[in-house]
Amino acid sequence: MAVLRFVLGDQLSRDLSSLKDIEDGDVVLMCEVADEANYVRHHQRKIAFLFSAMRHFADDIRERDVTVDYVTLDDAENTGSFTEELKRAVKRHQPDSVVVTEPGEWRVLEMMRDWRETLDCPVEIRNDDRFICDHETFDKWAEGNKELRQEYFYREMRKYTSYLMDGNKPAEGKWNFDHDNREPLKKRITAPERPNYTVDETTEAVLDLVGKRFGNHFGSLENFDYPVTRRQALHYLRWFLDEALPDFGTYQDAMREGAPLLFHSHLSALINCGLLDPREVCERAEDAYREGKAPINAVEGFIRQIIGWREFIRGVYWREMPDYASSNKLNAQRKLPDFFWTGETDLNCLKQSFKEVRESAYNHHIQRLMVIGNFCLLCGFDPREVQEWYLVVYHDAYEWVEMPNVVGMILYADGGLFASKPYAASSNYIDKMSDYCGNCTYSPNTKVGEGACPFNVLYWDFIARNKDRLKGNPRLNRTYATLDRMNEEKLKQSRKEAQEFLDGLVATGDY
Ligand code: FAD
Ligand code: DLZ
Ligand code: SF4
Repeated sequence: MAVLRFVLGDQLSRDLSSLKDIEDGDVVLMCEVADEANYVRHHQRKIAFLFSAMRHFADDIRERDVTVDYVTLDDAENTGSFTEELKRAVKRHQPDSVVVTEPGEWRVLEMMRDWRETLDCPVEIRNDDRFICDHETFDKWAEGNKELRQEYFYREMRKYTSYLMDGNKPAEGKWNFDHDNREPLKKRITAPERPNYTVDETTEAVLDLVGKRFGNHFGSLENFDYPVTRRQALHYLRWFLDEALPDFGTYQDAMREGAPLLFHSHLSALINCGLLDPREVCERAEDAYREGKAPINAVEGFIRQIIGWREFIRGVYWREMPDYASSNKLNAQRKLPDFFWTGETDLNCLKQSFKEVRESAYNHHIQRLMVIGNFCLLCGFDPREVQEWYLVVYHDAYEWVEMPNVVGMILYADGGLFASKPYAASSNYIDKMSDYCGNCTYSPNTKVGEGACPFNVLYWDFIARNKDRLKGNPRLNRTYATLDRMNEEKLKQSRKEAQEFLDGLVATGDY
């Protein structure tokens, strides 16, 4: 046999670099392994989504005359790890060589490097060219920049891809239309209804398997209706472009109780596992703009998330690993409380976000950033614990994308490598952008004392606690000037209440 091509669960793309030159006689290896579901105890729905998408992908390429050796989780011989499954497959097929595409996590890259030493045949690791910016290009860009700022990287990517460019000028004269975005949601605006995808026999079998094997993991498998095939993913993309994209920009930061998706695309899991290509997603969004179906503020904002943030975050991960994982510049040590897993909290904004993520393995960006992330920052939770939580609960989470968002974006644990200041906020922001506060036992307008929103006391406690570390930051000049002017007694009371709140958090670590 010629080449054994090992395809991982987040590499479900027909034109993956490791599949490009496939020939008759080659075999594609895919395997469901317990180690990948357990190295952190992934949300049940994430495991089910990925196993179902993997099985459908295997069927899809088999129909295109590719030979696939697919090891299911319940195969009696399954050893439970990538390395042992690859070794078994090498014995079975006796290939001349093994070809893989680089993975999305450092720990798996280390495994792949080991395979080059330990397998009885050569192992070729290819670049993952589903990303638009390769490692060398990102590192070269970063090298010349004192501070890594996504906005500048994004402009380079606009020029490189030609998306939304009119010659060498950005469409409609501006790189960024965020000024027109960030509107709160008016009561009369309703979110469009999403299509749902029927569970077929393959998904049914996977749901059964995951329920039996990982039923004690976080999350629910009920009402599974997410796309699991390339065809469904394309159908869903079309729906998004027609129905939600036009309002995506305007209401990008809004939150509403009982409406988890609003105008967000819900495409991240499909892009990250390979069923959709980021380029095709952006190109179709640009078509919607050029055809007059979606305005510039929506399409520019959406494309920026993908060729700007998504590519930037990935560049940061590979440039900074492996040390990045242990960053903790604010010396945050507190354990994550149990209610991150149980959802039992009376802070309504958190309660709603935890309920939604348990049900669907999804929260939209502002819930991740300004509700949960902000809370983690203010409370000073240990970055390793926060990283693990984010990696477990979201169906789109792989370390390359989860880690910089947690370490750099929400926790400022890298000391501001790419965020110009910590995203710390009191209740004002949540109150302005959501209807959560109206249904909460706390009052967003009460700063201290009876009924005060915990975000308010925690905010000033965070600012005061980190004064030595943050005071030199010019973007915090006004904040520290306000702190310095604050009535001493009021600040003392606020910090005392913050401390009582923090002392009351129960963290047994049993989840
Ligand atoms: P939309 O709001 O519709 O955005 C469109 C697309 O842009 C997304 O599908 C995604 O591909 C991309 N995107 C937007 N923001 C980012 C970003 N900051 N980083 C990378 N891609 C981005 N995204 C993940 O894919 N996996 C994660 O594990 C993940 N963890 C996050 C953790 C934190 C603390 C924060 C603040 C953000 C995280 N994000 C992560 C980014 C972002 O929140 C999600 O991509 C987005 O919420 C997914 O929903 P959507 O597809 O509806 O996105
Ligand atoms: C997340 C995940 C899970 C739960 N299970 C598997 C699996 O059984 N087989 C597989 O090939 N991939 C799985 N994955 C995705 C991998 O964890 C992912 O490929 C690596 O983390 C590298 O990004
Ligand atoms: Fe969240 Fe505070 Fe608003 Fe309650 S009052 S929903 S805790 S921001």
